[in-house]
Amino acid sequence: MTLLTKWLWIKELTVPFLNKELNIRARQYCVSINGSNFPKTNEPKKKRDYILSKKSSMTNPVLYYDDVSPPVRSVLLTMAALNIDDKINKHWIHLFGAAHLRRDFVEINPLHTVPVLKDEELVLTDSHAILMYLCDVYGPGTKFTLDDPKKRAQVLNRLCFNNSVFFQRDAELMRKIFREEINEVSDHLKPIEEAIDCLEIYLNSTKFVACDELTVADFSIVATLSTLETVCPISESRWPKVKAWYEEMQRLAYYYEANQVGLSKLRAKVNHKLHVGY
Ligand SMILES: N[C@@H](CCC(=O)N[C@@H](CS)C(=O)NCC(=O)O)C(=O)O
Repeated sequence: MTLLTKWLWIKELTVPFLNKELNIRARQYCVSINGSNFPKTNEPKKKRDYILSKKSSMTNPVLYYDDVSPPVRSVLLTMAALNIDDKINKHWIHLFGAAHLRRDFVEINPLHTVPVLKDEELVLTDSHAILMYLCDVYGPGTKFTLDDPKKRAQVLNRLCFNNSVFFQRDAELMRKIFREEINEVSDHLKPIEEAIDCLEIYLNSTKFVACDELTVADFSIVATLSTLETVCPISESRWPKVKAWYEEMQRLAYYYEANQVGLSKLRAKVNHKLHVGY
């Protein structure tokens, strides 16, 4: 993109230093592109610091969340990994209290699901879109940046796997459990086991789920897998790669706080429905 003016009105134009079609909404101000403070495009760390300093003068994005939800936990893991917990305000939507069905929340997300990320007028109602956005805004200068098109595509591909296959199978089973349509899961695990078979194949060729490095796709998939483990133990003999990868994920410094805490709350509810002592 050729810049013709001294001033870049961030609201209206693509932000060139992100190398992406990303608009950071900033109605109130414009940024001098000639000033010495403007980072050179090949300095990702400076770009991130610059973006953070500009964004900090604006309203923080709001995350509508309940950590019993696996997609929410993938966002919490990503926020922890990017070290941006203090850059995002959190608004609890109590799912088991039906807060997601209240009119004020349905006006924000007619799908009445969490997570939702609201960053001024941008409203993202899907965790996978949120993860990509967080990487685009806060990722430059960190290992979670998705600047490389091939890596970006690999990550997106696994996020699609989670969104269209893995999480869907988890959600379907959880729905049946919570609606008390079933109180015994063993006859309902086949589609889930087949999805974990796929994951095992993915992990045969890469160290992490999308590539050889930890990415947000790992957060998305581990949030689902750990939820499913409640009803489907991860067998080391059938899924050795998945088991080893899962253990590595559990060793991440922020894993417990970002995933395990909410997961334990959900587990208690699931086990109560299934009349299982845990
Ligand atoms: N594809 C969505 C799925 C979100 C989702 O289904 N969230 C569940 C909790 S795990 C929810 O809020 N369900 C409430 C409802 O469906 O009314 C995402 O990844 O964000």
